[in-house]
Amino acid sequence: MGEKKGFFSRLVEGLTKTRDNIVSGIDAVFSGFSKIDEEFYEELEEILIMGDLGVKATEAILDDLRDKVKANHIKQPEECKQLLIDSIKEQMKVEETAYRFENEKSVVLVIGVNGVGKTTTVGKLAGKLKDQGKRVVIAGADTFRAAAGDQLKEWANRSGVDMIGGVEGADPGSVVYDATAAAKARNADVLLVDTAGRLHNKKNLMNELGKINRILEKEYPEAYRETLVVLDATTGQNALVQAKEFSDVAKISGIVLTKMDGTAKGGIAVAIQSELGVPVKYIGVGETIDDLQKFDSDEFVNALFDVDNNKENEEC
Ligand SMILES: Nc1nc2c(ncn2[C@@H]2O[C@H](COP(=O)(O)OP(=O)(O)OP(=O)(O)O)[C@@H](O)[C@H]2O)c(=O)[nH]1
Ligand SMILES: [Mg+2]
Repeated sequence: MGEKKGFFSRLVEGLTKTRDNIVSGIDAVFSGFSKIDEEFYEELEEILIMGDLGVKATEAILDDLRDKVKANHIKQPEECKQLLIDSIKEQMKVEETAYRFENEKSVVLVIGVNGVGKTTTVGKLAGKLKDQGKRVVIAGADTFRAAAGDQLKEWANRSGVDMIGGVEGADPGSVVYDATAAAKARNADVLLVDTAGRLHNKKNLMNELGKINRILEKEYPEAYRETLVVLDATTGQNALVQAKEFSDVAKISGIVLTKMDGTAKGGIAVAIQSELGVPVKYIGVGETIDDLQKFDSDEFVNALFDVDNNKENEEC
């Protein structure tokens, strides 16, 4: 409970810029309009789209809000703020946000373009899983960028887990091959694979990820597969394009959305869920290990609007 509360306030703080961007605009519409009319909805629509929620999610949210306003006979704009919050939450519900890989013998492949936070995410996940008593092996399959191996090694040392690979210039495919052998020999619970974000060109990168994927399928079929695409929230709508590109080479099972703390574009979390239909499983709101957390859409929207969970429960 204490930890959860700690993270909630971290989340509230991390989402400050996004809140300033979206929520203050929403509040201005609620206080600036004296009745609920077409113009009111249009203003709201503009704020949600400008806030990176995406056209699809925005339309669905507003349709839902209109229905709720009608059904509840709401006349005053101020009265429908909670309804809007509920509509956003509903839009973000995905069928199942599973963390099955935590409880099974599994391999987690972490992919994404350069600089989004892959290595940091692998490091943070390794630490968290180790703390849960899991046996973890990390594969450093980014052999392209010179300092990549050292950076990952630091995380591995910090959390006390084994690392394979990370040697500059080595073949990423053989690193993954060796890592699966090590994971089997050491009876690892989770094998985490960090990959390169940049090669000579994008086609090479995608080909290589395809190859890594095939090696994992062939060499470690008994492991439960999780493929996480890491996206940098500060890139806004571009993040959606990236995720779609990666879905061509691998079956994506989840998204990690990083750098939510440094951006006004946190609304992208809503767009990702509705446009891609892939759950956001983790979000990063800072650079320390505690800043990577499992994503909970209700908690996210509460933090965005700075609605206290307990207070809300009391009202119910
Ligand atoms: N503020 C903030 N910074 C983050 C977050 N996640 C990662 N970073 C920072 O982003 C920078 C890049 O992170 P990396 O983990 O090296 O990214 P990468 O995807 O592995 O990069 P390449 O290996 O070059 O492709 C580092 O300085 C991280 O500390 C986050 O949630 N918030
Ligand atoms: Mg990296």
